Amino acid sequence: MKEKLQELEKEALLKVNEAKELKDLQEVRVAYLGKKGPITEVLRGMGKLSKEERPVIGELANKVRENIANELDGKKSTLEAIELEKQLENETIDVTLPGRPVQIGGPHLLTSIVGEIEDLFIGMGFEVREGPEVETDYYNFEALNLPKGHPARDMQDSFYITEDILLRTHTSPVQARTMGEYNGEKPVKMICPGKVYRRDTDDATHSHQFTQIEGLYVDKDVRMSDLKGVLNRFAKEMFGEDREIRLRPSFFPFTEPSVEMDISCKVCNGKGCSVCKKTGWIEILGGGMVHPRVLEMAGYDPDVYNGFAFGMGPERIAMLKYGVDDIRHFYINDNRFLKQYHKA
Ligand code: 2NL
Repeated sequence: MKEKLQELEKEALLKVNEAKELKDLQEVRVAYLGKKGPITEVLRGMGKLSKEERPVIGELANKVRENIANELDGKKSTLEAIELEKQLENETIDVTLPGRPVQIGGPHLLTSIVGEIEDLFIGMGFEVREGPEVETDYYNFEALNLPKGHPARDMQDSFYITEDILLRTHTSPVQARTMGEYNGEKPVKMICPGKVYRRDTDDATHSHQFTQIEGLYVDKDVRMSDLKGVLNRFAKEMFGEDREIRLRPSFFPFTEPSVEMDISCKVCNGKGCSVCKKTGWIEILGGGMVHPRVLEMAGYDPDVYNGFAFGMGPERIAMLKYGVDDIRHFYINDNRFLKQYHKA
């Protein structure tokens, strides 16, 4: 019995020594000290021993159990320390590594251009006004001398919501509303930037939704030369002091007379190239003297008041200024395009 206990002790201590992981130790603990283990078995069989043997074997068995338990606890601490060390090593963070770059945003090219144009006209005394994108037929067409049956009102060209309500096809209704607010008494000097909608098939030069900036100056004694002066200033501020402008006769239902403005081509300096189609001039915007019927409908007496108006497409302005070749670039929102126009 004594030898068996000593043999068990030796065996157990050897296994504790060989254990490499905490789970190996747990196996040894169960195998030798567990309820079904050999030492428990010895202690259970004590009844069969003689009176003299009983205390000797009992003491030895307890001692063996204690030794094994002590060894197990000691080894457990060692293995736990090693495992913690390993874990710390794996979880090390190199605080000297450079950080991941954060992408910095900026205004959309169109937002910048519209802001630039606004600032320019604010500098010439215009106020900036906005209005609804969902408009009534009256303000979008009727008040602008586009009566029912006019070819420019074709159902096919506009997004109608009801027979009487549509997505505005230009920003002019904002101007018609403002003139109405001013009661036909006060002068109006305003620009109105905003989104407009037309039923068009999208391609490089057309979009079903785009932006427009229109301007209106109504007062006593406003002349075509005032329009020319304001637009000349705009063209030079926008495209450079060495640009020339020219006005050509044109037609719009809401202005009479009507004009279109060209700027001298900056690519060839007016000599003629592929950009200006060999003409030396590039069309920028349209305008004219406000039609007397439009003034009248808004409550202004056309014998006392007159005015000029103009309209332009900021996408077109940006395309010409920065050489953008497809209007869809403004709306696809590919960051490779957009970020080129973020100022540092
Ligand atoms: C263009 C031409 C234009 C106007 C817009 C206007 C507004 C009122 C009265 C009279 Cl309330 N006219 N706006 C006039 C002429 C031309 O736009 O080509 N835009 C892109």
